[in-house]
Amino acid sequence: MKRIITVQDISCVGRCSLTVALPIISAMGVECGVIPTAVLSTHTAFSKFTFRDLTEEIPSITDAWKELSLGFDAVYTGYLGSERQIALVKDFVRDFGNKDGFVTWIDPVMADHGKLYHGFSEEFAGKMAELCTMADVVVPNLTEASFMLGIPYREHYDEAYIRDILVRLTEKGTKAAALTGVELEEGKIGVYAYDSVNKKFFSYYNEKLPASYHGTGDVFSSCAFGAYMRGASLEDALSLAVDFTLECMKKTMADEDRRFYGVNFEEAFPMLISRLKELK
Ligand code: PXL
Repeated sequence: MKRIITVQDISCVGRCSLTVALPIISAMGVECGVIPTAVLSTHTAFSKFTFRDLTEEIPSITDAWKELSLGFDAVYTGYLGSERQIALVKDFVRDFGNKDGFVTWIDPVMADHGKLYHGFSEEFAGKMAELCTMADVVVPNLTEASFMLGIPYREHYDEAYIRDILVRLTEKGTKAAALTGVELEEGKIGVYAYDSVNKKFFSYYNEKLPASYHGTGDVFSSCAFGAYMRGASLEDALSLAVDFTLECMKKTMADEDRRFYGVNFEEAFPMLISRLKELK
């Protein structure tokens, strides 16, 4: 069984980051270790939340692992709270990333719908872009990609624009980039990806629902990463993640005021497990 480490915060309530990544990755048959970057009472879209930074605990944790000679097959980062945490992830990749086939998967969580989340800055986006150069796979949405490239966010675009962004995202070493939430056709939403090693583009879409929920990016990334670690091709992993995210949203739609509580992935697990069996 593959053993991975995911680096993200614990938002105690609200179904995002670790409370999404841990159950999804575990259910997919991948051992999921964690580095919690911070503890929040809820994610930051709630009107009140507490925040306890855990940055100083990170080097102690990784030093103890080094003393034990622990090894991992991948690192998957989500919401990181500071530039110092980005630097610590770089150290992690340098210290633990020399195992054959090691995967560095980065979801540069920091923005959506044209805006940075509470507490993030353009400088942070620049540092995140540097971290992404070390990655095998990055999965930004269009807002995050725009901030990392230092270009204005565009709501309207065509396929050539998406391809150009993907090539630019991989110009400094990132092996593959997948843009999430891409809409090129009425009523459809999905992922557009570029594998810069084989110079191949790929896209996959499914139905666009008339709803938007918090935490869908974390569900998408965790699912795609889990499938990839189970040996699926990047194309299959990303397609499964599009379908699973849609299934989670359908389960959530029944209860409109649960919006800030993330998506109902729990009831979508049967679909995920049966699709995982079909993958190989
Ligand atoms: O879902 C991304 C995410 C993760 N962690 C925290 C957040 C958010 C998005 O707002 O606030 C703390």
